[in-house]
Amino acid sequence: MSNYHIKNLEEYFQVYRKSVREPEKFWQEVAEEHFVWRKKWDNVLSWDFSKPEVKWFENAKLNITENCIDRHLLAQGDKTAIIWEPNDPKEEALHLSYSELHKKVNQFANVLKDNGIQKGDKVCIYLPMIPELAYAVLACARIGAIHSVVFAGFSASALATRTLDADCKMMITSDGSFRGDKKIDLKGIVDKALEDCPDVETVLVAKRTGADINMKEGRDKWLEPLMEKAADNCKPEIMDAEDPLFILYTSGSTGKPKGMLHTTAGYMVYTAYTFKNIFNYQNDDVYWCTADIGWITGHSYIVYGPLLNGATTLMFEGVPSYPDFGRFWEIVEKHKVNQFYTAPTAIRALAKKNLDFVDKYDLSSLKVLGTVGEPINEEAWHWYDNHIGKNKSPIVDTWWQTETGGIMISPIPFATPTKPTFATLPFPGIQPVLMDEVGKEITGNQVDGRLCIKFPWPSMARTIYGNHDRYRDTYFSAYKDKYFTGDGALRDETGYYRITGRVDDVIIVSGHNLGTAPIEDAINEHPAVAESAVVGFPHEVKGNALYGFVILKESGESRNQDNLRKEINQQIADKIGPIAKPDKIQFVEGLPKTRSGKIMRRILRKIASHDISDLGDTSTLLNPEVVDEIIEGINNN
Ligand code: 6R9
Repeated sequence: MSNYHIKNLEEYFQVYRKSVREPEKFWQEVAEEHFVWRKKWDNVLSWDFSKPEVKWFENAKLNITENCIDRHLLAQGDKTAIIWEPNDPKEEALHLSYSELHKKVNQFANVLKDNGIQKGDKVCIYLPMIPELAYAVLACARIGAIHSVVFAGFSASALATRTLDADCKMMITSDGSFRGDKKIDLKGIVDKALEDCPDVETVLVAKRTGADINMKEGRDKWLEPLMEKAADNCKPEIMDAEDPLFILYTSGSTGKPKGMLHTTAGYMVYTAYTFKNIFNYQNDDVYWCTADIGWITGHSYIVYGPLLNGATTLMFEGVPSYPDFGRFWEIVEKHKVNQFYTAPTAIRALAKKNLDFVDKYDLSSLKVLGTVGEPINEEAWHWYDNHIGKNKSPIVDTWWQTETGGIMISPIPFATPTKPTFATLPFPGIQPVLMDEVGKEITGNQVDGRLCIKFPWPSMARTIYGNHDRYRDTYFSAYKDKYFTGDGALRDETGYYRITGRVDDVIIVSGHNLGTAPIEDAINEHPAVAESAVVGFPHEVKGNALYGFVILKESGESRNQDNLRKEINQQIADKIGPIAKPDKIQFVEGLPKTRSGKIMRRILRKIASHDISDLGDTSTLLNPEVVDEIIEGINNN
């Protein structure tokens, strides 16, 4: 039996049982199918969650780009690998074949080498969704350089923090980017960031907007002429299974962002296998994931997963609202998209608009719909099912994380019956457990708890770059010998999982993970601010929005509050990015604190959600009187 493509529920259970009973045999069989290995492994898995240390396919040798590109050349060199749809629908889309992609990636890889990049070097990529972003990622992997893609919506300061933390030697960017009717000066942001990053020796600049930019002599180079001159064949570097492939940052509940480090073979096997099964990809399908490659979803399910399967993957430069709210559906019709993967926040935003935007287009090509990034509410699920899938395309609600590398809990389309708001069943190889607050496993069904994973899977992050202690403390300390996800979940009477949301101080806003601590740090840097606390509250479109409670220093109290709000928001946009700006900022006299001085966020969350009927016992607070004050002030902001 080929276990590469799961066809029905019975087969799912069969495959799942095998994956749990004999995990090594199971993954060995998956790894043996469909990949090119320069040398096979000596050992499938060794692991110890107490360290934590996990190794998959030990001593195997490979290059992931040989598997993404070269392997397909013979049988389907002319097949479209990437369809690139530009921001402006009047500009022509690009159809890039596997042979053309091979050429671009090889040229780019040679440009990297010519500029001193070698195996193990770190390269920061700060690019919009243009084809060069995919080439850059794959070119790094071709020569064994470690890519660290930073989402091009992040500010100069956030980019600098990540560039420094990852010890990057090179930056790849563009002269600018288009987003809807806006033109963004990316190179200006890079220049500002690099004032603090002396180790970046070279900046490669792709041309996109034609903006007049500053090129620093000796450091900045236009990419295009270098690509044209470069040889189009670059031998793939032979990597060890556990050699690092990339670093990708995710927000932590405290302090600086965490550079999750992913390695080569396990990530390859897992993203390929999940892609094929969860999207039911068939040979001539066109697959579209609307994420940005700056997030893990784009890494695993725009670039690596699809290309590893020889798929046609669509990359979209623009936004769902430009030139109007029909853009997604126009693209589905235009490119006859078969699998469509997006975030609940986009669905909610589009569902608020007139249905004409949907009904104008022929969506009959769609076969599978997916969601990712945050819990999907029932209403959005049904809108997606009725109006986009026309009740014939299964919705795969895929739960996973930057840390997990690939999808962990999800229906398998045409096999797992879906249930609105449920991510349903674990993917083969994934062993979820629910834990209570004191560290006991909660068994049986119709229960809820904290979601942990008790057995390693191939694509799990191996460490936080440069800080293994933090990796252990964050993910492997709360529960002995288990990976703690940070999410709460419930398991219904049939064993289906529903993710209920974060149980730590990470808030998911429009599908983006935001840590409260860095936002509070940014607010507190304002000279008029004494202290602040940021919490999430439910928002119709964004899922969660941010609410900032801010205590002013005496010097700030006489200031115009609207101006202060603007300045604070600007400060947050500069330090982190516009996405982290709170919807509401309320100035308060004090924050509710425990006797040990911890802010009681639970109370603030309830107030921010206008859910003040049951605030629980506030008498143990250090300063119970501030609670009433805050409630009184809630309408004055
Ligand atoms: C892939 C990705 C991870 C966090 C995760 C959880 C939330 C993701 C979800 C979901 C409910 C889903 N999340 N998918 N919650 N249902 N289908 O989004 O990675 O950016 O690291 O975010 O997103 O809270 O812990 P990342």
